[in-house]
Amino acid sequence: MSHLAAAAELLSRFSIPSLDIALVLGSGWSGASVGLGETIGECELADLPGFAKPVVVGHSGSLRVVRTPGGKIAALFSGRTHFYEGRGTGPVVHGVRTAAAAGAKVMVLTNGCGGLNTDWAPGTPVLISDHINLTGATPLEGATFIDLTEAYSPRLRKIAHEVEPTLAEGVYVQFRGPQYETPAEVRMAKTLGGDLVGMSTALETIAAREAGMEVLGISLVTNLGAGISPTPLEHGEVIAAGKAAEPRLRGLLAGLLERL
Ligand code: 8IG
Repeated sequence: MSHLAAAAELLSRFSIPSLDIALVLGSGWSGASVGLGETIGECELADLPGFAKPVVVGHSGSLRVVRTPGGKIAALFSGRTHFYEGRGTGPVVHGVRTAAAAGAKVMVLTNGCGGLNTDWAPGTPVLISDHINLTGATPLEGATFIDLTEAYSPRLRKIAHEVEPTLAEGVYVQFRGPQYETPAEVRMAKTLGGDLVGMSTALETIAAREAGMEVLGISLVTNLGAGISPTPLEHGEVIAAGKAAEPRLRGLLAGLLERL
C-alpha cells in the first residue's frame, strides 16, 4: 500500500489538491515532453515512497508535475521499473497506482518498441488498440476479475486521432525480456495478432484499469522486430530513432494535453 504514502507525499510536496492526468515517458519519449505545460515542480522518483531507481540508459527516473494549457494537472514520469528487473509486478505498477491514488483519471503510457509492420519506419508512433500479455504475470491479486474489453480507451484514441488523423493503431505484445525476441518469437507474436513487441505497458494497463483509470497507450517504433530487420538490434538505434522523432512526438503529446 505504499502507493498511498507516495500519493500523499507527491501531493504535499507540490502543494496540489490532486492529479488529473499521469503520463509515463518510455524509451525515446523523454525529450518529447520538454516544454509541455507550465512546471509546478520536479523531483527524483526515488525520493517518493516505494520507487526504486530505474536501470535502463535513457531513463532518468524523475517526476515533473505540470499545469497543462487546458488547466489540468499532469504528472510526467520519466523512466519506469520493468518486469525484467525481477522484482515482481508491484514495483512495475507502483507509478500507476500512485497516480491513481493521487486522483489521476487518465493514464497515458508511452514506450519504445519493435514493430512487426514494415510500413512503420523507426520513429513512427503507433496508438495501442489492445495488448497481449505474454509475461505470464499480473499485478492483480486473488480473484480480481477486471474487464479488459476496452482497456485502451476508444474515447482517448479518438482524441489522439483528432491531434494526428494518420496515426496508425496496433496490438502491443508484452514479452518479459530483457533479451529481445528471437525471429521465431517475432513470427509467433505476429501470428497471434500482434503488431508491436515490447517489455512494458500491458502490466501497467491492467493496474490502471483495476484502479478505474482511462488508458491511452502510444508506442514509438524504434526498430523492426528481430528477423524482420536485416540488421541486429542495438540500444544506440533506439536512442537515435527517438531523437529524430522528437518534434512529432512533442506535437502529439502537446495536442493531447490540450484536449484531455
Ligand atoms: I526500444 O524489438 C525496443 N524495445 N521486446 N522487442 C522488445 N522490446 C523492445 C524492442 C523489441 N525494441
